[in-house]
Amino acid sequence: MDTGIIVRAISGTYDVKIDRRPLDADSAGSGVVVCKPRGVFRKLGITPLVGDRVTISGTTIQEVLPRRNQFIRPPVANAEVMVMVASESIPVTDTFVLDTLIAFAETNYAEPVIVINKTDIAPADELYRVYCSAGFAVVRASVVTGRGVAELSAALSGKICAFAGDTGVGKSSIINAIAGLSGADEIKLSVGDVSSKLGRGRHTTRTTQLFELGGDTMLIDAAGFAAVEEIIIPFDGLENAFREIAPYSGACRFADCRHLKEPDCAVREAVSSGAIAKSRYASYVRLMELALDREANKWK
Ligand SMILES: Nc1nc2c(ncn2[C@@H]2O[C@H](COP(=O)(O)OP(=O)(O)OP(=O)(O)O)[C@@H](O)[C@H]2O)c(=O)[nH]1
Ligand SMILES: [Mg+2]
Ligand SMILES: [Zn+2]
Repeated sequence: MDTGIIVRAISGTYDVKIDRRPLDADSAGSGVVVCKPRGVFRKLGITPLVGDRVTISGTTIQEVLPRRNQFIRPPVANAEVMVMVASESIPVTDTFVLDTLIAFAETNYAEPVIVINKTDIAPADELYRVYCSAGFAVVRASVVTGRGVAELSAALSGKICAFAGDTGVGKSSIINAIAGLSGADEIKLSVGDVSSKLGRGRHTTRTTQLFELGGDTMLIDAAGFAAVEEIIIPFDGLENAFREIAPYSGACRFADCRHLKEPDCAVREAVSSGAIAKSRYASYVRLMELALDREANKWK
């Protein structure tokens, strides 16, 4: 029996990187074993994910070890940092999608780091202002000029980091740039061509894959996505999923205020005064309405 980490998933097959065993002469080479999960996983509803720690015997995954967390988009487990790549050029980031991803990370033990990429085309000052003042780590980047790459690389050092964001926003390009900086020149992910891709919804990255950069830094690249319908955040967790909203909630007139239409709502007052960004509050409201709808239809 060996233990390892899933570094790649392709249609039901998993590449497992075996933990290093210094005393074992066989540990030379790539140390990656191509595995299939045990048949019983399907019956139990267990889907192994990139980032999972597993035990294997031969080429069979025997057990998925307990997870810190699991994500649907991107499909990864055990991410300590969720790197949300956004842009105000091509493609323009939908702030509702971004806020949903952030809210999910916040309630699932992953630290959100926001990268505003393609600043050589669009500086995206407003996006930067909104997310900085909400209290997030925000890095302004450009793979073309190299801006922000060293800063981001330092912020992600030593952690398991999954990259999320729309197709074409530059996730693979950024991972290449960080890998280059770290001297891991063998990592060269293929990068899309925006002009031929847009409109056809093509993804350049098709497989979810984990790259080790040394110093325990792991970066996970995955296909981009523009929709988040399948991400569910229960309404009782929503307030805490918005870190700049949570501190106001104690000051509302009603203890169970949901900050929608209630009178004397400290959250809505903070939105009026500009202390909470309108776009962030709009995302909160939309997620709250979705959560309440789900709750009302639970037994139907
Ligand atoms: N101008 C400019 N172009 C960039 C930048 N970063 C990436 N690009 C370009 O954007 C296109 C898409 O980049 P990718 O890295 O493939 O994007 P991705 O997020 O991995 O896309 P998917 O794999 O489809 O999810 C490529 O043509 C890149 O060269 C940037 O900072 N500035
Ligand atoms: Mg990609
Ligand atoms: Zn309120």
